[in-house]
Amino acid sequence: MRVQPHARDARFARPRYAALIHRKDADMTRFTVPDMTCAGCVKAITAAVQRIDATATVTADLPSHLVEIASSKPAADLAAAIDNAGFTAQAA
Ligand SMILES: [Cu+2]
Repeated sequence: MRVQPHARDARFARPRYAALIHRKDADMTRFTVPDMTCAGCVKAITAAVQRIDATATVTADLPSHLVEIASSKPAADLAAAIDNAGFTAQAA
């Protein structure tokens, strides 16, 4: 069966939608923090990040040690805040 023109259009429209998601994600920074092992660590990391950006939101996943930070601060500043709190922030 031939691919219908409208189906192809839909396929080509996808990158535009992805670009929108990317744009919304522009202020999202992700780190892997291997030494983040419990809820206390998450609290400490969240507090450290919010000390440099009070409006930042921190989402952490303990099993994967992944930390997602919504903040307009540069990644280096966020990593430094996490490091200064006694943790290891690795680029994720
Ligand atoms: Cu802990």
